[in-house]
Amino acid sequence: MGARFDEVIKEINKGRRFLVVSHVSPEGDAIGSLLGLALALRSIGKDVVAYLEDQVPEMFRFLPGADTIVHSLDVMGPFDVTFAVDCGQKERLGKGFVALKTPGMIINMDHHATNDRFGAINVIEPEASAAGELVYDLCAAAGIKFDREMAVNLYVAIHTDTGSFRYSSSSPAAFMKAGELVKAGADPWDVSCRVYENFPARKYKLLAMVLSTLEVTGLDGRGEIASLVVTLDMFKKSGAETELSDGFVNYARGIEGVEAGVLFRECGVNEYKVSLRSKGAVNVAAIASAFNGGGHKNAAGFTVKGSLEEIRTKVMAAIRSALSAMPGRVAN
Ligand SMILES: [Mn+2]
Repeated sequence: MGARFDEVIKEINKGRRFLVVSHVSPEGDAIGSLLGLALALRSIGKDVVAYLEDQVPEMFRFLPGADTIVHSLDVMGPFDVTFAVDCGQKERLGKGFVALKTPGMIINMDHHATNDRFGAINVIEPEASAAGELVYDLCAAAGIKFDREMAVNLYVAIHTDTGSFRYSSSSPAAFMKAGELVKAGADPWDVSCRVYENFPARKYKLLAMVLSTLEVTGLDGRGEIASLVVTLDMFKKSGAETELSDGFVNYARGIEGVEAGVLFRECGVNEYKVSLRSKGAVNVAAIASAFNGGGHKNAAGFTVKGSLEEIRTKVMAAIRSALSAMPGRVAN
């Protein structure tokens, strides 16, 4: 099982100073796999900088090591090795990283099928439920023992990216690794309380506004596509920050009969972040790719310029065409 990490372990043994990075707008897997790996490397005596362009969302600040994450690389180089985790494109690591002249050898560890293999070494495994699983496997292959702090981070990475073990990515391997991480000290209820039972009231004020935008449409009058909109004005009125709308798209998908859920989030003047969720029949990664985005079969997204109505028309057309290509459907 360790063979796929042979080259990576060689670089770990050779290197002294390491950089670990993940994507902008970080969520549980980005932060958990970043910190899990940073702590693992520190535990074997390596000098490690953990970097995220963006701040760690409030709900993940309890993660062990979160207070060591830096948000500027100006005086940090040079590095022997940079690990990029959970990130499909180099640009998504943020401007600060792209501008870094001395990242050393880039090792790209990810589970997005749309990863463009920007590393010198690429460990890309779309069947992994989370990048945290790859960090787990690397640690196991390198003989690094999990302490409680690493375990909590990797457990959160797998727990959040599997939607609390609800998604189809919840493989036997994901459950097995989560079990081992619980054995190593991750506390499932403590994690649930901190991640899912600890939201500020302003999140629910925002959610109430967003749910009022619900539209359900589809082919032949069937309600197979549900969409929601969140505007800058709603963020302002509720006092909620952007990250608090994470996951709202799942309310659209969660409707009876709906195959695809969409959330249009206004992020600038005539600019929208579009999140797509599928129950399985529609491959939303393929739709996102057509708009220069990426993701997984059941969860993908992209950013696009235009008015809401223009964007909505294009996205709905793309989903309708994917729906009409479903087995047993007649195209119309
Ligand atoms: Mn992930």
